[in-house]
Amino acid sequence: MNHERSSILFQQAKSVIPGGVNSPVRAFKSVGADPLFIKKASGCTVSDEDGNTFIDYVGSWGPMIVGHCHPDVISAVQETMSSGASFGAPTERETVLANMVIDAVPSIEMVRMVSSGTEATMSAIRLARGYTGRDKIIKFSGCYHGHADSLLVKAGSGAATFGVPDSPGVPADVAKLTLTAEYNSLDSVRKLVAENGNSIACIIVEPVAGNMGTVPPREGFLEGLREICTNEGIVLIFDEVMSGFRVAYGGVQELYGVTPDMTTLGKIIGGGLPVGAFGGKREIMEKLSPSGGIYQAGTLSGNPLAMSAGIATLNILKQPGFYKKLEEKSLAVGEGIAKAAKAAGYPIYSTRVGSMFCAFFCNGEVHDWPTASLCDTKAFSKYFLAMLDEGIYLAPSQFETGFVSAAHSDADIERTIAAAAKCFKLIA
Ligand code: HOZ
Repeated sequence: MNHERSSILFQQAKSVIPGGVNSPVRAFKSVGADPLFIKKASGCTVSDEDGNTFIDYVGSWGPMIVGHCHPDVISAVQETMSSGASFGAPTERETVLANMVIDAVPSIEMVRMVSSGTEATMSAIRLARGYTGRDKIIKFSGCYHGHADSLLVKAGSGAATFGVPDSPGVPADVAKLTLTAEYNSLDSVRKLVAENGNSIACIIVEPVAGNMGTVPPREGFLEGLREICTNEGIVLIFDEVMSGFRVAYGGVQELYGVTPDMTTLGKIIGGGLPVGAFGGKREIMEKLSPSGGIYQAGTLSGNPLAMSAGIATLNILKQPGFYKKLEEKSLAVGEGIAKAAKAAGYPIYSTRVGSMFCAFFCNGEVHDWPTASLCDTKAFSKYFLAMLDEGIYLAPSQFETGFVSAAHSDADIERTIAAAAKCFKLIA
């Protein structure tokens, strides 16, 4: 497959953009190749600058649950654009989307829109600190909550991919306020809580982890976090930037029946445009400026284009049977890839929650960062490149999640599984 033009564009980008990309994991560095420069997308496919078309399981890292260029989303954005792109003043659409989010997500009584998932998590943490009057936070190693200083501690996603889970530039005085527990280990949380008395403001967790590959919560883990937080006066934050409106309309909290105090959102609620949101109990949210004293602001917050794309996307998700069909497709993808690996005699550990899926290149079970980090990333790279050659576009890192969209047809899924069967044989 020819990638000449992508490679030329990458060289040009590298001279003006650090590493040639505006977000590290896109650079394909860990899989030893140049990134594809994407020209256009449609439904479940992306096409690159060399004219190659791929079945896409990246979906812009999660937002494109209804597929690329859905006509309802396009017309909503076009209509809004013709009335003005941004005003820096309130619009009715913000209240419409806020109500849709509140109706959908069990924990959210009030919500504030921002422009990215990183903004959502850093603002949620400030609010939790201001509300409790405490400074320390607990996160889980391998979980990624964006690139704010206090959250780049033992982080997943690109930070894990490039082996810099603790980034230079994060002051030690800031990092020391972030305590890290192991995902799926309530004992590790209890220990930190016992050692730190009444100084923990919040526990932030990806309730289904998606940034160390896809790692589901073990039975009782989320319930246990809920209990600890309730008993200790700690704010429980579910980071559902990836899982919100993805694993179910109401996110992980609907699927598993555990309600946090606050939730962060992004990706899907912007329908592919830059958006984030954080929300939760009214009592906490009202502490936010201007109703309260905890400050947070943004010129493009609640941007009309992003609100329109989000409303149009959520309207599609609300259609009867949407998640049932998506579940069937996702089951077929997850099981198909796992069976293909088994038939080729290749050991993988396959995980899936709804339309989030992952093939871990390891023998044993993956349930936290120490077990995820045992994966054979070299073998993953070979598989990734072989799949790319077969026209299948996966995330270029072992420590990311695959996303199925409503636009993937049975034929696309069959082609994917056939490609996987060929690629596992190739690398076995
Ligand atoms: N951290 C994002 C995935 N978990 C990557 C975002 C991007 O490169 O677009």
